[in-house]
Amino acid sequence: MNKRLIDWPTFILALVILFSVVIPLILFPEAGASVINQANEFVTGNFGILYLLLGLGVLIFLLYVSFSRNGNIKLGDRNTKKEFGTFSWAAMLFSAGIGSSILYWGMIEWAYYYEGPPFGITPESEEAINWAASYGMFHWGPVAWALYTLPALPIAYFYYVRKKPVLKISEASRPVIGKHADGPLGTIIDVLFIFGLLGGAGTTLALGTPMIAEGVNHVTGIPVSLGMQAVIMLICTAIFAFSSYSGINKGIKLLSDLNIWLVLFILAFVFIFGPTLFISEMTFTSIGRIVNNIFSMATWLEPLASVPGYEATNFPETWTVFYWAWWVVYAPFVGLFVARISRGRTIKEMVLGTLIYGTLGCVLFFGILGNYGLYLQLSQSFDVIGFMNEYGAPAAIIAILDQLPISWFIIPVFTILAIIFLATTFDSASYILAAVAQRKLIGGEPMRWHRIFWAFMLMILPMALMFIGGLETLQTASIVAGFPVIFIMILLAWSFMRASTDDLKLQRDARKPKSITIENISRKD
Ligand code: NM2
Repeated sequence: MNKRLIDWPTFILALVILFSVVIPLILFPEAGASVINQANEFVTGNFGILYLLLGLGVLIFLLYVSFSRNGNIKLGDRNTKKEFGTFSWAAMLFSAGIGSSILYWGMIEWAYYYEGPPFGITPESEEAINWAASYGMFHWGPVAWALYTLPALPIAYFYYVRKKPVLKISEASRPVIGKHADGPLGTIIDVLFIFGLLGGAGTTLALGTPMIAEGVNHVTGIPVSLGMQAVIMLICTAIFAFSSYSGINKGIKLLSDLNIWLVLFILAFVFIFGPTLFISEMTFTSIGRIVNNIFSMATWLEPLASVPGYEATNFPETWTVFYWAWWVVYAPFVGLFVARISRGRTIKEMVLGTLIYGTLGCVLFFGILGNYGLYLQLSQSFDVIGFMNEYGAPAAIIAILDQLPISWFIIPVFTILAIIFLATTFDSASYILAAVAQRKLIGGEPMRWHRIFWAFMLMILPMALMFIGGLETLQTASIVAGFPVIFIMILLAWSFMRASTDDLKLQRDARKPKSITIENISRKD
């Protein structure tokens, strides 16, 4: 173990902030929960517009970059081969960026919209049904994936084109902040990113653990309790710590591939044994509805809510703003990860690949799992909403699966899948956290003990909160911890444009589009 490789200011400051949140929350749980809830309302109530602007702006920016000359730049030298085949690449990127939450929301998000639709529509009406089937897909669609993709641009650029052996957000901001990247400003950027990601991970665990617990309960009969949920968290940590320890080419890749096969199995099963025609038609129709309405959906902030006397639904704050905030806190991490696995691709391939494969994957989940539940509700074969209102969403998810044939087999597979899905996000997250808290990587990798260390750190906040009964508070952690990340996102877009445009000016073969390699040019920094 080489202590000199650790970036001590970043490492220590991140831990100090983490513990200065965890300890007061343990000591004063009620006051702590109320502060977090107020902070959440303050951010989503007042700055929702910033998140929505960012989402739409980033999607437009990425489409512009892909089709500009900057998009043709290759991540590597002229003869660099793609490090991973497209299937593994897409599987890894999807498994890293998407965790168990897609099983949760994919199954049940429609139920919330059916009861509380957007745009002032009457609950449970036909309009509400159509929006219920579409809105979840939108929240996991192209705008969301654009947020994920943006940070990959500058990071991959510096790593493979300018060949700096550091996977850090501060490094990717260098073209704009200059030598401050090595000073306190750089440290603050990295620490804010770490803190945001810990918050995002908190939201994921707060949703995933109760769902896995219900699955385990259904299979084994063990009652859902705090202790049981803690054991689930520990088992998940052990799995992803091990996978992270074994590295990108072994554990992380293996789990991602397994993840994708299990996903394909579950999706195919529900599609074939569920109402196939309804699922196909509703999914197709929903895609059309989103394409048709994407601008209205991406900009709807319910402005009338601030008029006195208006009965607000708070839909945008509760859903779209919450979602964008959650995607944003994960984005620099996914960007770092996507960058790390994209050697040999062009910027355009990386961007469009992420947008397209990512969106398609999410459409499949929402289309198949969500519409299956919706069909049960509409055909009155199972009252999902009634069940959910009585026993909660995690139990409702398992109850929906219980309506399938051979559910004794499907429910354990689904539960295992949820654990693997969670693990494949958290193994890459701990890998990346270690990379950011390190000054240099050895052989392109952060140190092993360091990865394990962050794996356990990811679990500490949720575990502490669970024991004080605050898993619900934790669901909003992304928003509170992630607000500063909005500004980091803008910095990253700016950095990429500045660096790549400067290099293109210096590079003569930039006139031939297809694929441009940036080599042998002298730069100032
Ligand atoms: N996002 C994609 O919990 C998870 O599945 C991780 C969640 C940001 C909504 C990512």
